[in-house]
Amino acid sequence: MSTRTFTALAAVTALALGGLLAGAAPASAAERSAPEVRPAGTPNCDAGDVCFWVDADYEGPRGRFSGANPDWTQFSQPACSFFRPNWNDCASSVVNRGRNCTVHLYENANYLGQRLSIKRGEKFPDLSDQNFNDMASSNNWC
Ligand SMILES: [Ca+2]
Repeated sequence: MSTRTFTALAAVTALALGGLLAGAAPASAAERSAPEVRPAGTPNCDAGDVCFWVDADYEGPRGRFSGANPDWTQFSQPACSFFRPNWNDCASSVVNRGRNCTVHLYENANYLGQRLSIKRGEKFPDLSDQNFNDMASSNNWC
């Protein structure tokens, strides 16, 4: 194929990939339902859960756990990475709405590596401030 044709194809491919990446953040049906009025910057998170978001300030798709999870690669989230669409190394804000305990986020799977502890009721709108942005790979409690 000619260089010119190849260049045009590359441009079309780049556009298609860009479109895929830009469109890779659909909220799940469950997340879209039940619109509610909340003050700006207030995280939407049910009691009993640790909630976390793809973006800072509790924005973007949300994940939530009530239990301990040794490997966040097991939890799908297409908005995190085109090539690794799961929650591993993806959370950028977090709130602990647990009923009893501190929640611990770990840098690596199986509760290893650096640990960030979030007390019950505590929240971090930007995990960059804790040097823990896009790092969490497992969590447990108490
Ligand atoms: Ca990690």
